[in-house]
Amino acid sequence: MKTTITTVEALEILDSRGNPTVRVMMGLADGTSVSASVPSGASTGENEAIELRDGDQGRYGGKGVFGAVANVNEQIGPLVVGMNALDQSLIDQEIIELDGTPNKEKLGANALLGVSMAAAKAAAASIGIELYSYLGGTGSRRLPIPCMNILNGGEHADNSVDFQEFMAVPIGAARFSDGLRYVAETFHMLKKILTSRGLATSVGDEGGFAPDLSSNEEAMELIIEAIEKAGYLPGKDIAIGIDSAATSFATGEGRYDLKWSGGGEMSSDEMIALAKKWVADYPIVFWEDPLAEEDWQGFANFTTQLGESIEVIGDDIFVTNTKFIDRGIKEQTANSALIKLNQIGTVTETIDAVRMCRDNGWRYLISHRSGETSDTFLADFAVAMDGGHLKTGSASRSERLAKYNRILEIEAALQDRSLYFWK
Ligand code: 2PG
Ligand code: MG
Repeated sequence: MKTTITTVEALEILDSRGNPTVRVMMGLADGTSVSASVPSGASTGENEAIELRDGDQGRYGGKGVFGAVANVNEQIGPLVVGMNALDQSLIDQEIIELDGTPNKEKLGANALLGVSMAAAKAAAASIGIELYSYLGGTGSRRLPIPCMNILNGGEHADNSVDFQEFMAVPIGAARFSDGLRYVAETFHMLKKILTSRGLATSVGDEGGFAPDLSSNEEAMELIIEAIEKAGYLPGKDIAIGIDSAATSFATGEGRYDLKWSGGGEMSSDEMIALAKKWVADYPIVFWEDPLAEEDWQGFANFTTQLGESIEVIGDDIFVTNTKFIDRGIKEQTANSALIKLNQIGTVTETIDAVRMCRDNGWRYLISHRSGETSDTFLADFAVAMDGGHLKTGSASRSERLAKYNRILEIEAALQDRSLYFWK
């Protein structure tokens, strides 16, 4: 059969932070040859699938992935060679069973995901259809709103901003390419404003600026100024999305310390009060991880108070795992989940998480990791999943632009058939 997997080989490569990650090359009987590279997070959730690292302090400070590479070459590869690349769910089921642990700690989610993504790419390439059509079907034509992370803080930068990501969300554009332009122009305007105030224009891990600011509010004010000076209407053309990544400044259950900005200690209720004020004052459309991953009650209270006005997204708390998303749906913890392939470790399980959101009236935001590669799988995946929004960093750093540029290609291929809308 043309789509029979004939070769699987893994290689240790470096991600956008210069840390090792896994690349998997896969060949099929018809000569198709593809590669897939696995991303890596910094502000990771406690319950994420395990990214296997060697721990050998003599190499990359223990971050080498020779073990995961060997697991692909010696165990996962030999299992999938001979299988049909079109059997994605069967391949994923078999490799999950081969690992046999609940969190993929034996073979490593980085090893499993590389093979899983490579199989999908190989299948699509072999039958000659675009990856987004292969994964999402012929109806895949809704392009995601690019939620561009133009100002970085938290664990993604060395500045004084507590919240990790401030995203410009071009809700009012007519098409993807216009939306991308709106927020890229805003990014450029933000640079001018920062320069004029003597603030740093160096960038964080996801390509957004990372200046030292006196408060988190100053970040919001700067972004709004940049939107306006770029010629757009805040809240109409461009809204704002936030990822607090609150686990990174939690000090105990329901306790937070806005330490980098000097904002001080706060309870969950005080964080919610702050968010309510922000949502009233600023054009915010979504808020990811406003509270920490163990603060399920605080999260639910946040959603009770703000879920009607904005999209409340769980990242570290749900880790793209249907077990936690299911609990979140039952307890009304949020109304949306962040979706990251490597948090769960296979393409099929990621699609399961998306399906659960969709079936329960939740939204889902497809996401990159802070450590990325030039692989553009994510862009096709976002189009295929039809969720209408994607976060994949700023208008700087090629590993971020690679995804946005891939969606520009998809838009060009779809011509006037592409769809673009917020809700
Ligand atoms: C997040 C992500 C991606 P990381 O918290 O949403 O922006 O960061 O990959 O470091 O977990
Ligand atoms: Mg997050």
